[in-house]
Order: sequence, then structure tokens, then C-alpha cells
Amino acid sequence: MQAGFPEVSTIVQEAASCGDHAALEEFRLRWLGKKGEITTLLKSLGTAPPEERAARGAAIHVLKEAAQSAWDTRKVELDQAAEDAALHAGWVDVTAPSMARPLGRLHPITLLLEEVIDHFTGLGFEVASGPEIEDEFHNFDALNIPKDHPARDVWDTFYTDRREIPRTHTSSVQIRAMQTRKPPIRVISPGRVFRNETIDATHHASFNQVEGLLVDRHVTVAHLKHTLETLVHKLMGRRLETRFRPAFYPFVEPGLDLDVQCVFCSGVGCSICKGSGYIELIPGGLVHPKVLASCGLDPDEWQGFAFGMGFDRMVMMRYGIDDIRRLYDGRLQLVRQF
Ligand code: FA5
Repeated sequence: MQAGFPEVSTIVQEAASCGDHAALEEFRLRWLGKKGEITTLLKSLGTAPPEERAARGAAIHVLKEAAQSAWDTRKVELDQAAEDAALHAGWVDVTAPSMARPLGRLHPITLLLEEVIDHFTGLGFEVASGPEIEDEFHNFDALNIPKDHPARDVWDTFYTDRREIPRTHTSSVQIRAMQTRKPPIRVISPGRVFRNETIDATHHASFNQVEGLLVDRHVTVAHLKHTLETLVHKLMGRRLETRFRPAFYPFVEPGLDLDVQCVFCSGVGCSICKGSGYIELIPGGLVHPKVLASCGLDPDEWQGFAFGMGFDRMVMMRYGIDDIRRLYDGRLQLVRQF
């Protein structure tokens, strides 16, 4: 190597470390350009002592070849990298995971029903079902609601042309359960019911009830009260104020209504509870002796309690849904749990 000349390896490494085309251009200007270092060395040959000129000229030629070849190599590499990047930008990676889509969830009615079924099956109840299109016997007659009795008017009944009834309540399943089982009987029966009602925030023409029936010996109102209070407190997850009011239903004696403190106004009174501070949730009572008899059970031997929970209202209270129509119009979104 000539004294004062750069090392070939230095030039080659410098070219290899150029990160992009701009850096490579700087490299070219510095070594191979008209005012570059190798050109300057070539120009200096004329002033070198004659005996050194051949050796210096050969050394400069080696430097120039090395610089040019290092530039060529790096240029090909950078061109290839740029081409790859452009290709990747337009790539569709068919192995990549697909975009996340929002998943559906179980409807609040289904969610709460699972809890209710879990609660009652844990207490030894079984789940029974009955037809949604009923006959008058199961929907009314056997429940101590004779034909032409004004009590029938309470349930705004739809009738088909053949005088079948889209059932007005799940109490018809009480009858079917007592006809097909021997006491002791413990059943719950969730299901849809239908009424010719004016629809508002707490009333729908098609809604859900959960019927409960227990038939055994020595059954009292205390058993019913405890069962209903325990249920409400378990489902609502906190102690809400409850109250029992006497009520009339032809198929129970005595009859009562369990009202639950309105969660929307904490009992102060609002449009949903119609200013009362309570929402009527679960009617019930002791099974009327005539109903037991109509199912072939001796009322002197067997007693029972029954209830018919307004399940949509329970769901509304639990999830803070302030309008029953939201449960059916497909616009349920954020569900807040009280
Ligand atoms: C009955 O349907 C009785 N079969 C309940 C019963 C069963 C009483 C066993 C005694 C023994 P009622 O018509 O009140 O009762 O309805 C029961 C519950 O359903 C009501 O307390 C209320 O929470 C709910 N409910 C009534 N009408 C509607 C409606 N249009 N929309 C939504 N929920 C309703």
C-alpha cells in the first residue's frame, strides 16, 4: 500500500454500510466523483517523482476498481430491497388472522332465565313446559275461572277462529303439572304469554312469565313468602325493599302480590313505577282447593303455593332497561347491571 493512500477494505466497508440510495450517492461522490478522493490522487500522479509513478498509478487503479465494484454491489442490494418493499406494500397475507368482528351475546332474558332455572333446580324444582296455544279448560276453567265469569276479562285474551287461546298466563302449566304428576310436586315453567294489551314502557302484548308450583303437605303462606323474597334478593344481588299486598286471583286463596322497590328511582317514584316507588313483579298465593280438586288432588291432604313472575319486568330491573320494548326491538346495546 502506498503511503497516504486509504485501505481498500475501508472503502469496501463504507460502501456496504450505506443504508439507502442517498448515502450511496454520497459515497460515489466522495471516492469516484470528479472532485472525489481517487480522482484527486490520479491528478497528483503528474507531480510524483518519475520512479514512483508506475507503482502509485497501479495502486490508484486498484482503489478505483475496488470503490466501483463496492458501489455496484451495494447498488444492486439497495435496488432489490426497494423492490421488495414495494411488493410487500401491496401484499395480501392470506395466512394473517382475519379482522376481529363484534360477537353476539346472549339476550338478557336468556341470561336471567338461566339463573332462575339454576336457583330453582338447586331447590329440587323441575322445569315443565306447556303449549303456547291453549284450550279454555287449561287457561281458565281448571283455574277456577268459569265461563262468562267477569274475572276472564282481567286477562285481555286473544282468541283464534277455532276459539283456541294464545295462553294469557303460564298458570295453565300448573294444571298440566298436577294432572301428570303425583305430589309432592315442585315445578317451574318459564314461557311466553299473550295479551291484547296497550303497549307501554312496562306492558307488552307478548311477554314472559315464570310460573312456580309446589304441592305438598302443610304448605303455608310463609313458605311462599320466603321462596319469593329469597329469589328476588338472589336475582337482584342486593337487598331491595319488597312488600306484599293482598290480591285476588281466582286460582289461589289467599292471593298476594309481591312488589319490589323500583331500581330506577330507588323508591322515590318515577314514570316507570308510575310514581308508586314499587314495581309489581310476582303475584302468587296458596293453590285454591277447587283447583287442587279439579286436578284430582284431595285438598284436605294436599296444599300448595303458586306464583307467576312477570319475567320481563324482572329482567328490566336487573339490567336497568327502562322500557320493555327494548327487549324485543333488536336495539339492546349497553346492558347495565344493577
Ligand atoms: C297472572 O298472570 C297470574 N297467572 C299470576 C299468578 C300465578 C297468580 C300463580 C297467582 C298464582 P298477572 O296478570 O298479574 O297475573 O300477571 C303476572 C305478572 O306478569 C304481573 O305481575 C306483571 O309483572 C307481569 N305482566 C302482566 N301484564 C304484563 C304485560 N302486559 N307486559 C309485561 N308484563 C306483564
